[in-house]
Amino acid sequence: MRNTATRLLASVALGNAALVAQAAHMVADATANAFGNPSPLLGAADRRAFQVGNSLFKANWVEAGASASGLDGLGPLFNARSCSSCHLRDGRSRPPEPQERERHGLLLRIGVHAEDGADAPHPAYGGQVQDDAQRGAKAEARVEIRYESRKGAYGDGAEFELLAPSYALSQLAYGELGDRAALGPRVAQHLVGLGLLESISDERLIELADERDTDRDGISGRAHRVTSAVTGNLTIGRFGWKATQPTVLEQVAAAFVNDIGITSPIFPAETLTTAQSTLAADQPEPEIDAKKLDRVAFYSRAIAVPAPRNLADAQVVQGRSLFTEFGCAACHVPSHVTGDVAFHPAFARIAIEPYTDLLLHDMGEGLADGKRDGDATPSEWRTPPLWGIGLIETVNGHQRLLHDGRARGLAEAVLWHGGEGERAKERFRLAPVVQREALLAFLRSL
Ligand code: HEC
Ligand code: HEC
Ligand SMILES: [Ca+2]
Ligand SMILES: [Ca+2]
Ligand SMILES: [Ca+2]
Repeated sequence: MRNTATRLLASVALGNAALVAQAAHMVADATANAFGNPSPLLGAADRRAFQVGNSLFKANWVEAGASASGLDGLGPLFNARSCSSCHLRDGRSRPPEPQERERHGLLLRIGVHAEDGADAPHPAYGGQVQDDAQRGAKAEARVEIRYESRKGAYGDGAEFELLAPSYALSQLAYGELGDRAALGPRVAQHLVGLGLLESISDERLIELADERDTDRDGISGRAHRVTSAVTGNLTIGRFGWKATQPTVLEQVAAAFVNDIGITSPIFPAETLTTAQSTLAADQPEPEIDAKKLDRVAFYSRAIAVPAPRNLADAQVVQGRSLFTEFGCAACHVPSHVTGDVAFHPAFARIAIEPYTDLLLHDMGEGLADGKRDGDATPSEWRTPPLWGIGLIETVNGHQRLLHDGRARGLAEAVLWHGGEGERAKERFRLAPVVQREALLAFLRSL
């Protein structure tokens, strides 16, 4: 069933390519501002809310009492002072170079393995390593990255090299790591079209899932069931590299408390462990109120999708059909129609081409990071949407891809696919160079 559905979708995508390129949720902008436009679906009042959200997204938070701007409460522990210092121009971050001072392009989740295979927060460092702190407090640790070369070759003998990262923590300020600690490295994603992804119905995702691979095509995506911090109900996770957050609002509130140290009505307590309890200040009120939080969530939901480019180019046309032939479209599902109910009425029933199924897939040992995240095992990752991927270099000046930024470009990102993605990866690796180039040209057009 899954196969037929995928094929059908792919052909719909092919037929409608030109149409979708003009679609109402897109903006034709291929400049460094390509991820910074308000969705054309918004009206004038919505655009003002978008601008308020934008200014909060860019604002630098300061320590409590340091200013009367309403932007205080930073820390005591944090990774960065603003959303945009990681999501620069609403785009993709990259891991730091060894001696680089700015190190917030990559953050580390942390936990410990429990006997039953579940994950639990680390007793001394919690759920995330904060590598910065307010004055008078110590940052938790410094993250060190090492890369090991892995050589390989395409079917025609041309060689390639991949870099396999490993991570260590130095300057530990709050006690030993212990031998059961698990680290989960993550780079910041580009933030286009998230309100549209949020508006795809649960039913659609459940229909795409094939947990037991009953159609035996080697692909067994499953929805990540997570507990909503707002409703307390079990729901489908969609955001983050492991689909740990069910809504943009919860993702944004989690970013505030974990990354910047700003409490909110959704997460009213600082993320301090027992060893850090002396850092807690008397601050009974959430540091960002519901209204401001909502504006930032609105902004994060309402960024326009950049229109694909060069759709009529012969190489791009060939690449688009190879994308289906190689089996990429089985996970990077080209098209959906958003549901009847959306966070904003203008986002309902919109035809979109995000190239994702928002489901978890086992991507093999090569991409496993040793850390569980909710129900997702170390090797399971959410299929990332590919819209906008061809513009990351223009916007952010780098081409680092995958959850930890290990890939140095589109080809390396594909060559890392294993597990359920192994077969598609092999089709790409063994294809003649003209086909490989066509596939990459298609990805660059997105
Ligand atoms: C320290 C760097 C950092 C800061 C600061 C930061 N983020 Fe993120 N952001 C990330 C990382 C890393 C991820 C991926 C998280 C994951 O996989 O669980 C992410 C993911 C997201 C996502 C989900 C994207 C997707 O495609 O699923 C949204 C939305 C988001 N961030 C919004 C924000 C907002 C709003 C702020 C400010 C309140 C913020 N972020 C601050 C690093 C950061
Ligand atoms: C089994 C499902 C699956 C298949 C099949 C698949 N992918 Fe992926 N793809 C993923 C997942 C999951 C990730 C994220 C892995 C990670 O970050 O560790 C990913 C990541 C990527 C990325 C990097 C995205 C980013 O935001 O950094 C690109 C590019 C990509 N895939 C292209 C392809 C192409 C081209 C094919 C076909 C040759 C393909 N994929 C086949 C699931 C799949
Ligand atoms: Ca705080
Ligand atoms: Ca911590
Ligand atoms: Ca299947």
